[in-house]
Amino acid sequence: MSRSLVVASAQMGPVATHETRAAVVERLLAMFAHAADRGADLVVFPELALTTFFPRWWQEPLAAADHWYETEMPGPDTKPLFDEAARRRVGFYLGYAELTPQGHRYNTSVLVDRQGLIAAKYRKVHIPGHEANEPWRPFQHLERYYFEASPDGFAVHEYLDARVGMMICNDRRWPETYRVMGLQGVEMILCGYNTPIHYAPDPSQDVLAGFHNQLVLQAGAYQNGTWVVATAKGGIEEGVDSLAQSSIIAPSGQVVAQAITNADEVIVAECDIDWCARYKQTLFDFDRYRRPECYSILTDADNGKSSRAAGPAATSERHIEEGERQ
Ligand code: CDV
Repeated sequence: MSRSLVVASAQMGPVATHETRAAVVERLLAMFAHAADRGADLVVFPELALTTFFPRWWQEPLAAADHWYETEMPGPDTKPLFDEAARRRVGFYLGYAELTPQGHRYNTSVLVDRQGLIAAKYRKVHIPGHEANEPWRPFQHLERYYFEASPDGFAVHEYLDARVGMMICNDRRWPETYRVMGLQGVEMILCGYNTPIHYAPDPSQDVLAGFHNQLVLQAGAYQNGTWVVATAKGGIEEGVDSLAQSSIIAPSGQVVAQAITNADEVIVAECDIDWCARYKQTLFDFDRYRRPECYSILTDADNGKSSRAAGPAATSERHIEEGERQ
């Protein structure tokens, strides 16, 4: 009998600055109930799901932003979600801003099991945006001011009869994210995101926001033979339009479900976990076909900088060599 997981992507529309955690959790609970009624085993919520996307504003000192962060998970406002998970026996992924007792700030997600207990925690590795206020922008993207990059990397967990990993928003644009989990045999990657459609450093990319989202999610799924579940907080939030288009993607790279609104919306798909093996054991049989000895630049301490500096010369030399061989 094949392993199957019914997964729901619970997309959110905007969260206004004045909305309380309790009000947001009410919205999450409504979608959770809807997903559970549709047979979901697992519900995936967005990145920083409990608040508005606060990195769009500069706040000084940093401690003035403490109220956006969670110091405990679950806390009094989020506990109803954990209780509901245990009552309905349905797991979930939830993104939030984490402030640790040691004062570290992370963009974090948790994976909660059917008993309502935290099975795994992930802290965002690729932190996009900028570190200091840049008043020339129509809005800020100060994730690099508000969050530290996680040193922990990407783990894969045995969860509900599948090998499950997590990533957060910008992580999905990096092939290394998927491959590090692919090498651990991942079968389903969960991702929450907040993607403003306007990209101030290069507005020519704005019109491609949806395309780039699909491009990376579908490629990451296919190239690693894994399901990918990506959930947005979309719509116009405090004047900033963000991408919706939450989707559930098969190991073939095909989109099997996609949100059609930019508001709170639940999409559901039954995922055949054993479908991953079709890709992992054929075209992407890593043990048979990968050539790690040719990829050492990926883990070089200098991050490939010396090769990039020598790029054009090295390339033309290689062409000459190839020409000479003919
Ligand atoms: N929350 C994010 O990580 N957003 C980025 C933006 C800055 C492009 C993203 O990759 O979608």
